[in-house]
Amino acid sequence: LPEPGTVEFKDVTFGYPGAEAPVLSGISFTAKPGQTTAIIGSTGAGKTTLLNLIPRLYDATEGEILIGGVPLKELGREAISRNISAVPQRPYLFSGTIASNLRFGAQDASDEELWEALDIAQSTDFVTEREGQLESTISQGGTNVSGGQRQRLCIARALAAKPMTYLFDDSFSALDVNTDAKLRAALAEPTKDAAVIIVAQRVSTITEADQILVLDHGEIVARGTHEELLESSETYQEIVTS
Ligand code: DUT
Ligand code: MG
Repeated sequence: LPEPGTVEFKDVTFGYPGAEAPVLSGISFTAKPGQTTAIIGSTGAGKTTLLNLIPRLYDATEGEILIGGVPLKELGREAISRNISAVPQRPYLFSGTIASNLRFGAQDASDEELWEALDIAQSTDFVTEREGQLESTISQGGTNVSGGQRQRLCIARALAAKPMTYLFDDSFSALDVNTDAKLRAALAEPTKDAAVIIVAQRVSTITEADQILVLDHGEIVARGTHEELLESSETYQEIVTS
């Protein structure tokens, strides 16, 4: 059996209910623990759709997705939510305290563990400055924090759950270059044994990935490291220069 946390797509096709054409076709790849798999492609290519199939927001129309060698459908909801943390493209905070937001998916986390997650997510400063700190209140939808703070709190939430698989959907886009770099460096240690899948719009943020999948109109048109793709893929070259 593959290692726990391994994500395998086997010839996956998916179409939204009622739509004529599939949004994803013939998707096959393996995301291994200890590695970063990046997915890049233009808007509408199907990146978010692909990620959303992993925690079963939707089910594949054809083909199979396995986690640690077990088909998703046999794994059960509870195991899926325990093992996978997803930071969605539009990160969402609930009305409630920062602590309760961070404990979504990590009910047993101590305050100390929450502060550790906040530290990695470069959020210690702004949480410390808030009255009540961990107990300070987030309004519905997180409108009383900035977009970048919301994004970082959702990253902290994902970290607090200590999953085997991390899904980041364009999760670093609202951060300035400096914060992005610090956060990414800090993520290396806590995610070192996990399978990490990162969707990105900017190539500059994924050049170090172990494998990059280039998605175009719902198909993987090229795959490899940054250096390999610069040589082999015109689509990748276009993304790099755009
Ligand atoms: N789509 C739907 N219904 C949905 C979501 C998406 O029909 O609920 C379509 C829109 C698009 C395709 O699926 O034609 C892929 O969308 P997705 O959101 O997966 O694309 P993306 O690669 O994540 O785009 P972006 O970079 O803008 O986030
Ligand atoms: Mg998307």
